[in-house]
Amino acid sequence: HYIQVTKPESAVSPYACQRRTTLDNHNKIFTDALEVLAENLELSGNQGPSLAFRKAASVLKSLPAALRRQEETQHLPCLGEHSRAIIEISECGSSSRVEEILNDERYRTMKLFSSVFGVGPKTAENWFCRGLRTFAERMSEPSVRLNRMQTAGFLFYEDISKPVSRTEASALKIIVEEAVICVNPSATVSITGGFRRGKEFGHDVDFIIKTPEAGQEDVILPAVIKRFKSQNILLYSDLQESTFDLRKLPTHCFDAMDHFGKCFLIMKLKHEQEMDARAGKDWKAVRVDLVAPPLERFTYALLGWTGSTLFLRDLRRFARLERGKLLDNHALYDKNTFLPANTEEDIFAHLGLEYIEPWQRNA
Ligand code: 8DG
Ligand code: MN
Ligand code: MN
Repeated sequence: HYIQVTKPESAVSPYACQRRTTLDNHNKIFTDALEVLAENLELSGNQGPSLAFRKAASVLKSLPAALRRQEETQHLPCLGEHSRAIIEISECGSSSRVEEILNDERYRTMKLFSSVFGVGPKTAENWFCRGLRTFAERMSEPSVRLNRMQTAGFLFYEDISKPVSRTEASALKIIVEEAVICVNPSATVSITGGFRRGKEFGHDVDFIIKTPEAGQEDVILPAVIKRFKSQNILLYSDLQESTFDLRKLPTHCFDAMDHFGKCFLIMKLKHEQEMDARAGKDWKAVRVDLVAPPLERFTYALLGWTGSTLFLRDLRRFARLERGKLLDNHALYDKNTFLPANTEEDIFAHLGLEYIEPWQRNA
């Protein structure tokens, strides 16, 4: 008898929001290689072309097993000729293109500079073009001005460049919760971002605040920041007040930024153990993001801030192209009608999609 070994094309959707992507990646060798290529393009301002590699990596992350033969990629969506070539080469050791990038001076320098909080690809490129290659060289170049964010980025670089653990995230949740409840006893705090997707480590900790009455969301962040300051646990804060307009229709653009009130913080997290003798301090600086949407948009904000970026990008694309609806971090619209949602399940149902759990959104 003839046994069909390859899956039919319909098995893997080209939309990340129709795939279940856990953190159990069976194709890490390939996805790491593809992500180096993507990152290299992003660092040189080529977001468009990088997306193809990001999408290819995302498809591979959703597979239930490791790819065995290159021809298995024939039936997978989003895998273009360039991605296939990388997979083929990575199969027998490492790709020379990936090695070349990893050893490239420009890539290495841009990656180093953009690892600083507040330094984006443009600033990193500017410094690289001035001939700077290391932090020490940047420090000894007086003509290079730093903004407030970058100054904090360098000041706390050692701590905030280290991954934040789930244990540290839980400790921060208690601190944030305490401050939020003190300011508004009826408000609640939930962890979002990568930790909600089940990650063990993150580059920051993302929290979303739920307030039960209209208007409360606008006063809570300034009050929480004030409290953190009085507790002497705030090292940096950038409060972005809400520019959200309830009547505005969702935007077509795919970027993750939204108009809710939010703040980007660096907080002091006290160590459980003894003093860090070398550093002479008993705390670690940790990046924390807080967002406070109005109640009727809470579920959309939660979905948006849970990510992953690629999952949300495809969810918006799916809504628009397959359902003719408009989705962004604030709302889902069918024609000009806002579709309310009490739970994330409601949003998936509005879109006629099977529900995907947060831990399956690691696209
Ligand atoms: P990591 O921190 O573990 O590295 O990963 P992450 O938690 O997935 O990434 P993140 O950079 O902390 O972002 C979490 C989600 O928040 C991501 O899907 C993008 C989303 N996000 C919004 N709006 C905004 C915004 O205005 N600014 C930022 N920085 N992120 C936003 O939905
Ligand atoms: Mn995060
Ligand atoms: Mn964040």
